[in-house]
Amino acid sequence: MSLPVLTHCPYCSLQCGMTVAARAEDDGGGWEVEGANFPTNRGGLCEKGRSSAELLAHPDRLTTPLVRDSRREPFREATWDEALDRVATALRDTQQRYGADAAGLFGGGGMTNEKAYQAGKFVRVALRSASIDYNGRFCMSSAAAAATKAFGVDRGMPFPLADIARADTVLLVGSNPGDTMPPAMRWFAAGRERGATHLVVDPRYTASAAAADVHLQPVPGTDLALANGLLHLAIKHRLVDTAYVAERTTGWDAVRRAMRQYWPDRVERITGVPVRVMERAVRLLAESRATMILSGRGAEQHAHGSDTALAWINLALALGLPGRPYSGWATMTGQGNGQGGREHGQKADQLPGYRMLADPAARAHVAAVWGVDPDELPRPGVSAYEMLDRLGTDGGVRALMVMASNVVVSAPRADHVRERLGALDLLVVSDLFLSETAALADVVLPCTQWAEEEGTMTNVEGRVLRRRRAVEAPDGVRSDLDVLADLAGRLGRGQYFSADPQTVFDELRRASAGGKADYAGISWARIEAERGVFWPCPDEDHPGTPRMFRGAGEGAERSSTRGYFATPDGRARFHVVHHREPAETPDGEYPYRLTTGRSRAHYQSGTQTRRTKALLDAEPEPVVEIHPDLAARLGVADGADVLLRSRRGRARMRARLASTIRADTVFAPFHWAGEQTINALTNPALDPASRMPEFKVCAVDITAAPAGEDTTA
Ligand SMILES: Nc1nc2c(c(=O)[nH]1)N[C@H]1C(S)=C(S)[C@@H](COP(=O)(O)OP(=O)(O)OC[C@H]3O[C@@H](n4cnc5c(=O)[nH]c(N)nc54)[C@H](O)[C@@H]3O)O[C@H]1N2
Ligand SMILES: Nc1nc2c(c(=O)[nH]1)N[C@H]1C(S)=C(S)[C@@H](COP(=O)(O)OP(=O)(O)OC[C@H]3O[C@@H](n4cnc5c(=O)[nH]c(N)nc54)[C@H](O)[C@@H]3O)O[C@H]1N2
Ligand code: SF4
Ligand SMILES: [Mo]
Repeated sequence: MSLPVLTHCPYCSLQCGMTVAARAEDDGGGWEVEGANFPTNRGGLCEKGRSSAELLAHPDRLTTPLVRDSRREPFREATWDEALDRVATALRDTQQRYGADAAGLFGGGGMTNEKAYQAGKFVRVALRSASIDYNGRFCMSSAAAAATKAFGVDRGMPFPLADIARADTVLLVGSNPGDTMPPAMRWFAAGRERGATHLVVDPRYTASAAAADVHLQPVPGTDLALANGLLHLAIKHRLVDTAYVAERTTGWDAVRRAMRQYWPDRVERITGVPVRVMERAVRLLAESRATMILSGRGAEQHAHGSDTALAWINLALALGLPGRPYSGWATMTGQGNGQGGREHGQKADQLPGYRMLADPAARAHVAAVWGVDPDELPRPGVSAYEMLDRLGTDGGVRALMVMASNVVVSAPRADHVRERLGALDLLVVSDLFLSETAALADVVLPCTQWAEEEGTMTNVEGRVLRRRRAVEAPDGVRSDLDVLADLAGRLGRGQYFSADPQTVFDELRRASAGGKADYAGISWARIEAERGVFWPCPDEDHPGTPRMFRGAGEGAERSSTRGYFATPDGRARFHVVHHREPAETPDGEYPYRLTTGRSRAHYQSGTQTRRTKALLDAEPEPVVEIHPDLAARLGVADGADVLLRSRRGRARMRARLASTIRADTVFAPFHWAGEQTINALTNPALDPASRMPEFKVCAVDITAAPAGEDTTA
């Protein structure tokens, strides 16, 4: 066996520490992973992490570029030179014909910081196009928009994960870490052993709800009303921390007045949560020494998701939580580099370090680091779904590169997205495997994966980590970093790009310096020595910032000059936000609510986990969860095939009867393709601030499907 190398899991934002080592040939060869004693997972791994070594020697792995002259033809193998020449020529031709913005890139929050940074720079400097956005828009963008409005900065968790064990009350809203981040549950369990009380807000009685003390089970899409209802009760019972509100916030009076409309009976009617449960919850939240409100995709992936996140932040501020020890509001970011991936320029409106592309000072700073004229930088472009929706149209992107996302499975209104991809002049997909999106491409580029590459990731806590190479990449495979630098060269802009991850990271540090996500003081050497460094970290002598919003003094955030928060006046801002119905509500034709999310054994669009034997054995197919009462009305038996239909499309999967879900709502995971693509049904109604689609609620019809017949055709 070779010496084990310490790296991190390929999957979610917990980024569990793990070692990767080659197994001896007489032990069957291949690789094996083991949980490492890292501060977040302390040796724990979920089944996805444990089985990740299967990806390293997988027979489906792409190891050579694939091209074809028309999409009616099968792929043929090509050299890198042929493939990249084809891409560079097509990008240039498209831009000459249709303008610079007709070439674009769709990125992913699974990429390292270096790749995400390089992707943003490639589009702005090599293509000089405004057209870049990424799958993080579909993930935590609503919470990010809310945090920026309220606190002036978006770091998902403003405290280390282990602080959860020190909180006396924890409320999880639309977050199910019991399935989505299982090793994190050790911190919840440690809290409960200390006597903490945990509450879960979820239309389903999830693994996380089962581990908690109180379950609030709202109608999907009504979290905002619930948060306002709790704030109404907090005001009524004089539970507001008036000293905190006066000293550290602005905008309270207007919110206090607006909350008069959220009297308990009305909120019960909207949400379905009984008044007595709300009364109990607000007491638990307000009367504990240290309280956390943790938000997940359930509350956020809505057409009013950013307002919903603001409503929960209002409650947290009124109770005086953010910045207090073992207290606060946080969003549990999801993707491996969901946090770092949203900081360094993959977003349509953004430059590295959370700088804004529309801000002249930000443009000047970043242009100077890049060695270009600020006037050369494009203006902000459009968001992920808007980009996909306009592919191949006048003013839309006509030549698209997709990196680290499988949009035909994971984007809303998936059939439409597939059709738009078909209208492109050029589709280039970089992936490890022939994902469903890659299968539609003109050019497929095989890329390195986690344990084959060097780089950094920023985990759910805002801790910057080192991804280390433990395994040689197969011959023929190249890193996205290298591909982007090479393509830039073919486009005549090679002098601005490096393919070396550490060089790119050091440039990222300079580009982020002085920005909100300031990485200037974080070196690869420090990350190694300190087991990760938390941003903001403005210089090499700065200890990093595990806990934010603490005000002046110990551990204070140096980059915010005054007060507690990263707003101009140092105060957090309240926002008046009101309940609105979801974009689509049940009616005669589509009488039920569909919500979607994750199951434990599969990851995202499933490209990796549907190819992992251990995970397929655990969960061989998707199931739609239906309450037995609803199933009886529909005439659907446990295990029967059902057809789900919405205004946008249909999907077919087996039913699992579960009394753990509301009887007016069904739940399906989105990890599956073909006729099991639940995103064929979902609603691309977008949040006005975050441009997040409404993944978490739409109106559907459900019928028993005749066995064996493909009813989705
Ligand atoms: N096993 C597994 N783990 C993962 C992932 C994966 O694909 N598989 N993906 C990773 C990523 S990228 C992410 S973003 C995270 C996501 O992690 P979570 O946010 O925990 O995951 P979801 O399952 O999308 O949603 C959480 C819960 O929201 C509930 N919900 C649905 N609608 C509503 C609503 O209107 N209100 C409320 N309050 N709750 C609602 C669902 O029932 C679900 O239990 O997981 C990460 N971890
Ligand atoms: N209905 C519904 N839809 C959803 C959600 C939901 O809750 N409900 N959740 C949304 C959320 S939170 C998310 S994050 C998205 C995620 O959905 P996707 O954006 O599709 O994410 P992944 O499946 O992780 O896609 C990553 C792809 O990139 C490949 N890959 C991995 N690492 C790399 C790399 O370094 N470089 C390159 N080039 N490729 C790589 C993988 O093999 C995989 O094919 O789905 C969203 N879609
Ligand atoms: S919890 Fe996330 S990071 Fe940890 S092993 Fe599982 S998938 Fe990997
Ligand atoms: Mo996500």
